[in-house]
Amino acid sequence: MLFDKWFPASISTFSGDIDFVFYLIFYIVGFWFLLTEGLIIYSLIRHRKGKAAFFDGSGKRQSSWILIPAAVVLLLDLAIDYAGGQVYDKVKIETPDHIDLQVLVTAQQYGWFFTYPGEDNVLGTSDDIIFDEDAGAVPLHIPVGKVVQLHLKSADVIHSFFVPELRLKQDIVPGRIIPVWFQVTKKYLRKEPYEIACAELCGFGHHTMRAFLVVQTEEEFTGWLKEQAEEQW
Ligand SMILES: [Cu+2]
Repeated sequence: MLFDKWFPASISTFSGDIDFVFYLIFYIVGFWFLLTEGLIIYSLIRHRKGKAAFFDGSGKRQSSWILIPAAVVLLLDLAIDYAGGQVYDKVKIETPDHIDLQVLVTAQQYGWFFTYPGEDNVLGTSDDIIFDEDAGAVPLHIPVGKVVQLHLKSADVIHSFFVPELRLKQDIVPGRIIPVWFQVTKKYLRKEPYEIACAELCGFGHHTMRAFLVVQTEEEFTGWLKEQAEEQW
């Protein structure tokens, strides 16, 4: 497909749905763009010697040139709204019944800090594994094929959590904790980490605000988390 060269890899269970909406809009708009521009160019050449005539748009025949295209545009617009709404519901409104891992994400000028639940698998308890500023830039580790829920919070201003390959972007608003979820498809296990960017202009250092997403097998991930827990406790 055309977009394969333009888009970054598409690694989450819903990234294909998001891409579908892009394709839909692109092909609908592209088709009408080519058709209308083609008609204009054709008319310019075909009627280049003719005299201009004035149409006031009244009468059935003339007004149908306005009303029929307007109805077609409205219908296509509704189709895009419907498709977009379905995907929005799936990604942002609904949450899978079973969540395998929860991580608290703190955005702060200018970095990302991650907190994992300890053995009790519950965030906000004393055995949490916390990577703060002192820990340095520790990447977000997650197990492949598992449902991950992030709780996004900000320590200062509005930021935006963005991983292009997940097709996941969410604003982070101070005073709120906003949950988002994703699941990396099994075949996208790879050595190089993915980039996490801040997609909201949040101050002078905004361009430096990035972190990495490390996708591991379940065994690698559990081993890594255990090591971190032992180091911290
Ligand atoms: Cu930011």
